[in-house]
Amino acid sequence: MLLILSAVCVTLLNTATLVATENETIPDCDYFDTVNVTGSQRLVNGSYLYQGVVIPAELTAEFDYRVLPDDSTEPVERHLRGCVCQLRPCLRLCCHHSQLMANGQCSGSVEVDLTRLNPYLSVTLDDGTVARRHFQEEFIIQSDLPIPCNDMYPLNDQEEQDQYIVFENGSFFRPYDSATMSKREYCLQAYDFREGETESFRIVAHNCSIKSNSKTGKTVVIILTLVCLACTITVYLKLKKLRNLHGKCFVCCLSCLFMGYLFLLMDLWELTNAICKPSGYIGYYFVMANFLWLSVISWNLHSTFSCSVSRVNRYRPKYVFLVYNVYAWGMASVLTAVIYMVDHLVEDIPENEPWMPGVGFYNCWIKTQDWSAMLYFFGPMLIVIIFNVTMFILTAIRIVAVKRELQSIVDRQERKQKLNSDKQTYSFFLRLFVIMGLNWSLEILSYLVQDDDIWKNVFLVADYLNWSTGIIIFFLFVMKRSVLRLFRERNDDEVSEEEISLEETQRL
Ligand SMILES: *[C@@H]1O[C@H](CO)[C@@H](O)[C@H](O)[C@H]1NC(C)=O
Ligand SMILES: *[C@@H]1O[C@H](CO)[C@@H](O)[C@H](O)[C@H]1NC(C)=O
Ligand SMILES: *[C@@H]1O[C@H](CO)[C@@H](O)[C@H](O)[C@H]1NC(C)=O
Ligand SMILES: *[C@@H]1O[C@H](CO)[C@@H](O)[C@H](O)[C@H]1NC(C)=O
Ligand SMILES: CC(=O)N[C@H]1CO[C@H](CO)[C@@H](O)[C@@H]1O
Repeated sequence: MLLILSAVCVTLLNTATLVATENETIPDCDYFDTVNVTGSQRLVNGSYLYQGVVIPAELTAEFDYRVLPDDSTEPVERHLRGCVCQLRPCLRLCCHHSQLMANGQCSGSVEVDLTRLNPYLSVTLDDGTVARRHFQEEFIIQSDLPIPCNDMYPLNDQEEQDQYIVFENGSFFRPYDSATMSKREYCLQAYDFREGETESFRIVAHNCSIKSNSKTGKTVVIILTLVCLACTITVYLKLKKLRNLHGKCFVCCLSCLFMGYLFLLMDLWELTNAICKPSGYIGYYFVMANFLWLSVISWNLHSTFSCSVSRVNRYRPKYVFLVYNVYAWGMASVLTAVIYMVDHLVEDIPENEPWMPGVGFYNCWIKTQDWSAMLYFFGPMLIVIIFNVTMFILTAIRIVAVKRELQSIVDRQERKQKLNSDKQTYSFFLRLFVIMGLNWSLEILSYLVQDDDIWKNVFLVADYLNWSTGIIIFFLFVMKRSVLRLFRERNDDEVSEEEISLEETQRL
């Protein structure tokens, strides 16, 4: 009888404690100091035995949520957690220890050969001494905590700028920017560094990308560029005199530039996170299309000059513009399809990463950290820039030759006029190419020196120049006397038309 009573009593007490622990958190214990102790052995006095550590009952609680690094919570299935890190040093891994980080994320079910892994890592103790510790034997491993961000970078502590210190209590210090971080903001994981022949498979810290604080400046400049581009496009669409083949190509080129900058801006403000990858591909498409339109313009310019002397009444079939459209939009689609396929068909493992386009890996844009950007992004650009320069030199040679020809034949007044207007066109586009070519050449250079701190700052100027392309274009191509005059004439025309209609209505 007594036995039954006591059994009932225990059951009741248990239910009572269960009710009491609902929604409970462990007092004075950070969520990031806990581990999931579900299924570990429960001792008679209520403590839990987890990996050789006795966790008193008051340091455990049932959780039906998990805490994210920004302190918000997310519901998960109910499980028991214990505040183990107050009892033993913990190691905060990003993923399960048999996984690797690929593209900043845990690499699913890739089996890692842990026998090659160097299991020791340096930990700074409270008294300042550095100790080598075995990650499995001397630490409690925490591997189910949420990852701080979805673009974790491995820090190669053998490189000077990537030094860091992990403290025994789990704090992390980064001398690069004197940042101290808690377990919310960094994590450790095995990483396979390969530099030539030497291979080093060890546990290193991963940090989130350092958000550049020049966001406001960049935003303002890009918004101004967008406004200026929109104005330029409007002016060139409105003015009939500018709506020739050159003008149309120019408008297409600027529209692509506009879209490219729009996506860059949205990426900057993380507005495209929901459609991260699609927006990356669309942005790439427009930047490439912009370049292809540039090559169309320089080709068109070259062919204009080649025909202008041999045939005075130039024969310009209507479908030329159509052909240009098919070429520019089509080629851009092909390039985009290529990077899409490489991204999706190639297996997502660290070895493949350096030559994958990596749209959406680190941000919602094509990856520009690796040399793969040279292959998919800067390479095609470079080809177009070289093509343009060639076309411009050929055209310039042509102009000089024609000029000489005209000097010997005097009475070709009409032809001379034609040449003059063509020369204007030439100087017009020369300006466009100097801006865009120079801009992007600087951008390519800045990509090539991105690992060098001093040069990186120098090329920040180039970045600003690049973002302000639209503003420069506006001032060079719209705020010109000739264009402004055309605009005034057009307005005058409209006024006079209005006056006529007014007169007409009065007459009626
Ligand atoms: C307690 O738990 C309930 C249900 O699980 C949940 O709706 C509520 O938000 C929790 N309260 C707190 C303070 O966490
Ligand atoms: C906690 O651990 C148990 C047993 O290992 C597992 O079944 C459960 O899914 C884990 N819960 C969470 C939220 O990780
Ligand atoms: C519970 O029991 C274990 C082993 O029997 C012991 O090490 C631990 O100190 C006890 N805890 C409490 C709170 O009594
Ligand atoms: C961990 O230890 C380091 C060095 O002793 C100290 O600077 C840091 O504040 C400690 N962090 C916590 C969370 O106690
Ligand atoms: C010390 C340091 O800054 N390490 C890395 C943190 O993440 C960024 C990504 O933006 C890397 O470039 C750093 O090398």
